[in-house]
Amino acid sequence: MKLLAKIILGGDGGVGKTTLIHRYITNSFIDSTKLTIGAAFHTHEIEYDEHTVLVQIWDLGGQEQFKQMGLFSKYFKGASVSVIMFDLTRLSTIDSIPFWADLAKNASNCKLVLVGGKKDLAQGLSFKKEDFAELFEKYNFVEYHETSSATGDGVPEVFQAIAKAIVDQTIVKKNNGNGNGNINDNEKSNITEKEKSNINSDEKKQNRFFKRRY
Ligand SMILES: Nc1nc2c(ncn2[C@@H]2O[C@H](COP(=O)(O)OP(=O)(O)OP(=O)(O)O)[C@@H](O)[C@H]2O)c(=O)[nH]1
Ligand SMILES: [Mg+2]
Repeated sequence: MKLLAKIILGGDGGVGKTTLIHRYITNSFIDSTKLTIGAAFHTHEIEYDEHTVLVQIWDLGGQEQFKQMGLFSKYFKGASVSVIMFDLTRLSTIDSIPFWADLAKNASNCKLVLVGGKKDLAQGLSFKKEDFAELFEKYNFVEYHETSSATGDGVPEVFQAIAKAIVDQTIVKKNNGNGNGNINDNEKSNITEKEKSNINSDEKKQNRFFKRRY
């Protein structure tokens, strides 16, 4: 099955979102990044269990000034999965998980993947999904992973979790719709073209918006 989906990466400034995407796409580490202004956009194909998922990844700038501008809800619209990231070396970033999860919940009720980043600097500190039981109960979290973009540890697992969530949702939707888990070619191309045009126009709008301001 070939699928197209929009995913969002949220989390406070400096937790490692841009570096995580960079590590996944290029398999290399950038040790000094610029803060992301507003949002950045990438596309990538993830192979998962005989499926190919073309993901459009929106990497949000998590610095306070962008959070306060109240821009982000529109980015979450139409997202299938949102990754919410915190920094294992700065545990105050855990407090912001509900801020990001509420944005996702209100805009698209998408599936959420929780990521604790910078594992290589965490001096052995590690959490389990159960440590976030309240958040998992309140929001649509499906998995928790810890990553290091410096070593690559845990990074593929996050993108496999994203693809799995997308594939699972599609199969559930199809099962609910017509009692049949297969997508025929017409349905496939309809999804793709409609989604593609929405996302392209979103991208153009956001580029115009940030050009005006920065
Ligand atoms: N050692 C180590 N450093 C990391 C890791 N991930 C990110 N960093 C560093 O942390 C800093 C911030 O990373 P970014 O990826 O820019 O953070 P961000 O979440 O995109 O930040 P904003 O765009 O401001 O929201 C950079 O200097 C990265 O090199 C990691 O896994 N290990
Ligand atoms: Mg960034």
